[in-house]
Amino acid sequence: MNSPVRAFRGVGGEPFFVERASGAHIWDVDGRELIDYVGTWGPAILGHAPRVVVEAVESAARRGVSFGIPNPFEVEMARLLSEWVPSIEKVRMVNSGTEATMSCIRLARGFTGRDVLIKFAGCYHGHVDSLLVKAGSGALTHGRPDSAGVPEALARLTITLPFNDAEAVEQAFRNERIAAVILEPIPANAGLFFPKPGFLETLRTLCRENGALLLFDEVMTGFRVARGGAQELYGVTPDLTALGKVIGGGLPVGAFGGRAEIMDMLAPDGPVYQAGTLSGNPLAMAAGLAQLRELERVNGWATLEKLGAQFEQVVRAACPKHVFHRIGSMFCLFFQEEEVYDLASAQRGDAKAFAAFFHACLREGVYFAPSPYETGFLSLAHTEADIRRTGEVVAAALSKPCKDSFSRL
Ligand code: HOZ
Repeated sequence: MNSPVRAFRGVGGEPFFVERASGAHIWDVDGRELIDYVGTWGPAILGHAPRVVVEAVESAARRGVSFGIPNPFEVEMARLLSEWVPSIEKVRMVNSGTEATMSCIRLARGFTGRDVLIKFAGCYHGHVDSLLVKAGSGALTHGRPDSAGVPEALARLTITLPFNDAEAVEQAFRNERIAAVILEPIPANAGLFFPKPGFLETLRTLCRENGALLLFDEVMTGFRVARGGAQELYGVTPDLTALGKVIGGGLPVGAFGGRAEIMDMLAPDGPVYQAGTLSGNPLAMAAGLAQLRELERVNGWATLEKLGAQFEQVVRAACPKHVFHRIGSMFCLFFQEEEVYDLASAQRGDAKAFAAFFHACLREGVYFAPSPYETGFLSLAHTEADIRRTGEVVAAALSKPCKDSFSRL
């Protein structure tokens, strides 16, 4: 496989290979049909292969698949992003969420003239050297939150703190000249948990008072939890935002943007270099624009909330004692009953029970991500029947592992 999160190492067994996907369902090469809650790890918010996206890609492809020259799609995308996310006064397109966060931190360091970053344990910002320190997602699943190959000197420039610990952040600001604080405003790579009231506001204030930049990684939450992302929901304005996933409609894409005076530091206007042959690629832009416009046309977020609530109801009915977190169409079922608000609390879950649950669901045609640390996604293509069926499968899957290995319940 081409990305470790697909390897099933966190749950055991062999990964399956997919033949095709449509709506909320995927079919593997052996002809098995599955209800999919991974949604290509987030981008498929309309479901798989939605007509509007496929048509937009086909039509764009007929006019050329890549130019490496500015094109009107990029301009439309920039307009849409800055309209929907007001903190984004200027934006640059890239090809992945990793590129977006990597570029944000270079820009933050260039703008502030400082080197030290603060990140939070369990937050995952792609496989950027400076950010692969106590990281979430596959790095956490495979027990390597600090990657080999990251120079010690670079890792030393990243201070990692517990999420939701405002005092620890205040202390770090007292000790160091901080360039930037980067976080997933709703961490979704060590399970899914939420900022405590006031935490994001405190970060905002500390950054402002100390001349540091606040970077929101909204690769997961952008256009997913609300039209304007988590920053709209919580009413906290970052200096820079990294985006990806949903904005590409399933094609490889990322973007970063924010305050104009910071973005103006980028080459060719400024001294911070950042570039890419395929950045602003017409197929990715066309796919993303089609997906975002469709979401808005049908007011997708309201429907996703309804589906999410229905999903929550069936899951909670099946396992009332497990911790279940949901925001809109993002969810995570923790195999524990203690509260989850940071990495340490998210790691108390029963990994064996999760693995048994995962395989029991897969056998019955329901596909969740193969790790207790990944977030699940609903799409507009999930039907009430899909969700009802999932409820039955979850209930059956939990009846055994609950008794056998979820010993604390
Ligand atoms: N970005 C996703 C993390 N939740 C996983 C995708 C991957 O690493 O392949």
